[in-house]
Amino acid sequence: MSDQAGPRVDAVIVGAGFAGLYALYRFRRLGLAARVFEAGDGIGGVWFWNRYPGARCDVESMQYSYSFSEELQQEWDWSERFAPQPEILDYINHVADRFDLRRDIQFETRVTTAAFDEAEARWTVETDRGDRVAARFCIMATGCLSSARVPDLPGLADFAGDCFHTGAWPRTPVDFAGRQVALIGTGSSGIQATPVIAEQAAQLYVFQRTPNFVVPARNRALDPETKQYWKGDYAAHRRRAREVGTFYEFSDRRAMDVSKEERRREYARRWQEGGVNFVHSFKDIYLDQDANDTAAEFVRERIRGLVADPAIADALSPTDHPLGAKRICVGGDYYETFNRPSVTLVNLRAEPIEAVTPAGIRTGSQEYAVDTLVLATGYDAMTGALLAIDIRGRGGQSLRDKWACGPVNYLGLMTAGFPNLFTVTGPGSPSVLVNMVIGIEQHIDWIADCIGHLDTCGAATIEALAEAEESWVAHVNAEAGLTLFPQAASWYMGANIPGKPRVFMPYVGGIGRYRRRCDEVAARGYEGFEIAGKAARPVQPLSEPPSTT
Ligand code: N01
Repeated sequence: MSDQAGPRVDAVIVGAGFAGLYALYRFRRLGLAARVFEAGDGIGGVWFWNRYPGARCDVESMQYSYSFSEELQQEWDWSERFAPQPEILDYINHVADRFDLRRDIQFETRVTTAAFDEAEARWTVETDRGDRVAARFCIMATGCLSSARVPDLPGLADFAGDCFHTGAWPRTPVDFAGRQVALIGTGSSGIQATPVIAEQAAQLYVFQRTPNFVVPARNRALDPETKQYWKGDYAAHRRRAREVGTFYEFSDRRAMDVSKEERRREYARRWQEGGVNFVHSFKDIYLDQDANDTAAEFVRERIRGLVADPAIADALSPTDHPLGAKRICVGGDYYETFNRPSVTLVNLRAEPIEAVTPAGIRTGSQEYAVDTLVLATGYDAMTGALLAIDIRGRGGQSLRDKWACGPVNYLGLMTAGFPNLFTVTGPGSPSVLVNMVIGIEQHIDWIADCIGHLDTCGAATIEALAEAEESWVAHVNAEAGLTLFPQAASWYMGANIPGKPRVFMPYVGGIGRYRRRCDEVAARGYEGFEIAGKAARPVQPLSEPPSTT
């Protein structure tokens, strides 16, 4: 169908990562005509762009996958405990092919504007390739970590060598052999890339502004028993995952309730096993500063044991934020890498960067001559990709204006004044604090059920009420305030982007609690939302019930 506003579809989905693909799959099952716009020239979202050396997931691969199809989860074979980026990209491409999703995805197309037409109760979506599409629903599957941030360093544009951002890595692998490399940034991306680049480069300078806590991954090939454990009863494991997000060995003990020796034993055991499980050693690590200090000191001790030079160990030791309040990093031989003669830690607290020069980086102390620059400098997280689109709701109000003091929405799903526009795993939802795939499935299922409900009622629009939004935002803030998270200048807080409002964006209440709240809201007739109007074209339900695959 087509009119002045361009071709008409039921839903426009922005982004073809895990969220966009699953939305497309679910909407087809509802009989909706959906069009996906994707800026990249392939599927995968964050896993499409993050091809930097060493990129891998820090959620175990048997858990970091879709649960909607038993056949899919049985047939896919993960090779390692923590999947490397190429394997995750293969997986998501397999999903796209298996469910024939590509034919509704338009690649190399960036959505630039989305405007709500109140008279017609529909969105007009425009792209940088001149598309203009009318849609009843807009699903912003834009990703939380998809707007790469290039720091505002004087002289950067004049650098004469190669410059790469970890979040926009080229398709052709970069050969670091013989290169003089500067890597800026020591978050998850930087700490993963460092050991791998160090193996190849002639010289690697790691420019660190803030040291982070890095726990070892202890990655390994997946053994048949582990695979069988999961595949033997995936349905039950997934049911539990819907409550807890990622499976960790959650503790019911408080750190200070056990002896010093017992704490150390527990930390040492989890350190030895590897992964994020370390942060769950005691139930109050995210809540109590004293408890947190014990875990933080354990990591600092480990750093001193792993790094030969005490001054370098000291510079690598985080002291300015609670452990876990910035996303904990999971690495492989990160600290050990600084024992290599070809690797130099540049402590930017002692010698800040003054400028990038054509031949390298000049700090307050000296100039580092390099031919390759790796920016592991992160993202305008959670809101960056969304607000890069000029989104206009009722009365032409822009989302950027509405969120000028920080994101406000109801359940992290909808914002008042923007009917039929859904955000996926955005601010106000558990989002980046849980296994993203689980969070995505929960959101998309809720949205699909909501659209189904509108069609059953013959209604045109659903919109969050301002008072519901206000109380949800207050709840999100209150929950965050009970934890140590707001104490760190993290990207969770928007603190890495100059001028961005400092608000703790994800919902810390947990996916199980959040899911129950969303389900209750739906069960009470979408409490806190206004459902209105008469739908122009009711969706025809499928004649047979959707299969599970
Ligand atoms: O980005 P970050 P990231 N001069 O924002 C530094 C997920 N992820 O891409 O802290 C000098 O964490 C900045 O320094 P500071 C994961 O959720 C997951 O590494 O601002 N330095 C910091 O060290 C993660 O948390 C996986 O002082 C500058 C770094 O750049 C999220 O993505 C893998 C600077 C940015 O760290 C983001 O991680 C990778 C400047 N001007 C990513 N500007 C896994 O699953 C910034 N920095 C394992």
